[in-house]
Amino acid sequence: MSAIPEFHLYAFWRSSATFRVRAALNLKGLKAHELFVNLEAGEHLRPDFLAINPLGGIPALVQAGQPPITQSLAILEFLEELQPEPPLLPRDLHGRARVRSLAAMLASDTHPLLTPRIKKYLATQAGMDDAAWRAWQVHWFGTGLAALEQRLAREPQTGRYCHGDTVTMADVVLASILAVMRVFKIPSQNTPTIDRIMASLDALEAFALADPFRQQGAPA
Ligand SMILES: N[C@@H](CCC(=O)N[C@@H](CS)C(=O)NCC(=O)O)C(=O)O
Repeated sequence: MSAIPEFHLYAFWRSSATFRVRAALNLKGLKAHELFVNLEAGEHLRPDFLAINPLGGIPALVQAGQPPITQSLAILEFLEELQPEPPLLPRDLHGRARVRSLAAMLASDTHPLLTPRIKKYLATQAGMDDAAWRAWQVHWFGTGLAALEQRLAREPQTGRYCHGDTVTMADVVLASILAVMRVFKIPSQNTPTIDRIMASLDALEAFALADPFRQQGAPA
């Protein structure tokens, strides 16, 4: 049996994308030593971190002797191949496509609108104040979740979780978005299917351990 490699994870307590990796590591029984990158202090824009990810985004997963892996979805896929059990993708081709599609609705089309660099640009270049930023957050989180809710409510593959009764990458991404919404005290509205699934996910230790407020650097 091959030894499990040792990982370092560049992380920030309330980062949604980092939550995904934490939850996946927990689900697969893997561990990573976290290296705290303080986004509020701009540490992700320092030359040493930009050498790891020129986009200045966390997370990055590093295995000794290997190039860093950035992009949370790529990291989830890497972990899935490294440690296939328990699987975070269904066995069937169409199921895998559905899970990846659900995950991308939030990770690719929702979350990127809500990152600190977008806030910074809108504040400095477009004069957006805190109230307008909050309205922006409510709008784009709400738009993404409403679209996901429609699919989850009408598609027969939805089960206890986003896809059947087994936790998948779609659940990991969904929980990551809800985690950061909770940090910013933004409630999800009119999403009964998502609320039901989240109640099941919240009960799982792998997700509870990834909670932003349980991480290094979180406010007491
Ligand atoms: N698509 C990337 C997103 C990475 C990203 O934007 N991470 C946020 C934290 S959740 C970040 O580091 N933002 C820094 C910034 O916006 O300046 C992923 O999934 O890993």
